Amino acid sequence: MQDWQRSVIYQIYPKSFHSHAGNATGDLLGIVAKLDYLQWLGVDYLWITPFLRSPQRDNGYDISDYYAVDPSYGSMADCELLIAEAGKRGIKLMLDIVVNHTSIEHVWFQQARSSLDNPYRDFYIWRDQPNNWESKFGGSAWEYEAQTGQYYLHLFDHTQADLNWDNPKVRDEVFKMMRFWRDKGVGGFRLDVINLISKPADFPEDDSDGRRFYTDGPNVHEYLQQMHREVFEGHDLINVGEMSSTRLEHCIRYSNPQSKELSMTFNFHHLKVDYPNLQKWVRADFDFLQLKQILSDWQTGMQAGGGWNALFWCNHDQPRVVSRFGHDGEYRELSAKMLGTALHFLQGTPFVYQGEELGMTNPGFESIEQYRDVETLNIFRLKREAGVNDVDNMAAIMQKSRDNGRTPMHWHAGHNAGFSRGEPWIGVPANAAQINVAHQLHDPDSVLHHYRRLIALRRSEALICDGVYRQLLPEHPQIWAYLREGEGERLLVVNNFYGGPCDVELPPVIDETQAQRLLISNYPDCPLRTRHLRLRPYESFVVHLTDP
Ligand code: TEU
Repeated sequence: MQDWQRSVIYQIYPKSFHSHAGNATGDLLGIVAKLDYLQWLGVDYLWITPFLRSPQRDNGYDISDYYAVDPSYGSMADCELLIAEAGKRGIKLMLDIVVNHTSIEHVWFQQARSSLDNPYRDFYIWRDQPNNWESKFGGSAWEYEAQTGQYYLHLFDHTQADLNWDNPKVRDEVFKMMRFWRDKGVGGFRLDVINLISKPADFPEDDSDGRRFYTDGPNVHEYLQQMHREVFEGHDLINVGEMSSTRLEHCIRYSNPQSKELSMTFNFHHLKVDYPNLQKWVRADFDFLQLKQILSDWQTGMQAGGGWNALFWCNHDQPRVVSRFGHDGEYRELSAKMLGTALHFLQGTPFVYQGEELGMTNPGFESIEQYRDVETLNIFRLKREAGVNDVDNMAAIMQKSRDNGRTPMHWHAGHNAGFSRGEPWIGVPANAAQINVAHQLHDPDSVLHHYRRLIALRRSEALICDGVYRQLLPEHPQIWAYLREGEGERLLVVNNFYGGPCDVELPPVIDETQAQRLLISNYPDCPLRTRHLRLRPYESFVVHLTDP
């Protein structure tokens, strides 16, 4: 184990975290103002989603200048102050690097589109005719560019043109830019959809949306090994690859230290268990048995292959987990704590998304006018054009929109939840007065204090990092139980994912001869555990067992 593998990473969506300037959007000085809170919480790294210069079509994932801080977030001096002030508190920055594509306002694209023989033409991917690949934001993945009469590839919005990673000049420019930020003192990188950077040379037609051809593409491992050599090697840096639609064997290869590619990987298979037939934009309940099986398979698979999971429920693209897999009504706090425990005792590096530590919920925006996300607005339009009625259209959007996780952070019960003095760019949820930092800081039984205990346990309990994972009761319809086993000791982790009480008999992994030490529970009283458990709604506990 390396020390960073005992870390916990906090994800900040700066647009919605805190505005020092009192604007509609958050800023870097707003993060500086909250560093003491983050230090108190106990996190080790801050993954901050992109704050570099951008037209903000995709909230910063459309970068127009990799060497400049977007003025809406502040200045380079503010960024340097943030790095320094975080460092004084033992916290490092993880910069979000978006290099599968740039904004079409980037100078490289402006040059490339100007003529067929411009030196930057081959920085992007051009074809005389499009194939039938689809954008992940709906519609064709190709946009016609009239000036030179060709189509360019965009796997996301048409304003986000895919870079041609087969061009060594593109790789050189990307690695140079990463060294610039490394030398500024960042402690790591989050690599946006990095497993999409290598496309097949012939761009074949597909009987689906094309992702099987460009996902984990032909040269991706070679390019990541080059990135490792040219940016990471010899430096105290960690990195995480966001792997869209990937496979286990690739993530083992991406994150096994012997590959010399990445530190760890995000995958999203566990966040598609409420996608009927893999269709995201349908309102649907989640499949619990599938959820725990996928998470278990990735635990045992990555452990066997020497890979390392990035563990998460929430991020800026996902709905709030307590609304999705928990209960955002009377059992909100119990289920939020249960979900935190269920994730934080897995092997890997946990990511806490801003507001997750409070048990923040989806906002329940009922009108399309309340939404800002380009993907959501594209889908609403395309579904309406396809004849889907607004009731079904909005039901799916209310459940699945990325805006569910992008509402302002709740700092206190006052104006705009303490996010900004100005009118926020997106609505503040109605329950901010009940769910906020100020309220929970002084409540030792709050979700916030539960997360703080989880974060501290990762450093104090070795088995959380290196215990062998073993699922228990795989077929149980409401309990996710697992072990993390060591020599003569083990952690027993039990989570009731539903509001019904439940009597359950554990396999003989616990008996009265073992010494028990309760590590955490979401109920105040936690009886001595036997094989026969009577679990209360959303009850969750972890007990350390030592053999006689
Ligand atoms: O996300 C890529 C990604 O896989 C999700 O956006 C998903 O494809 C999308 O929600 C459709 O279901 C990364 C960033 O996290 C996201 O915010 C960006 O919009 C996207 O890449 C493009 O840069």
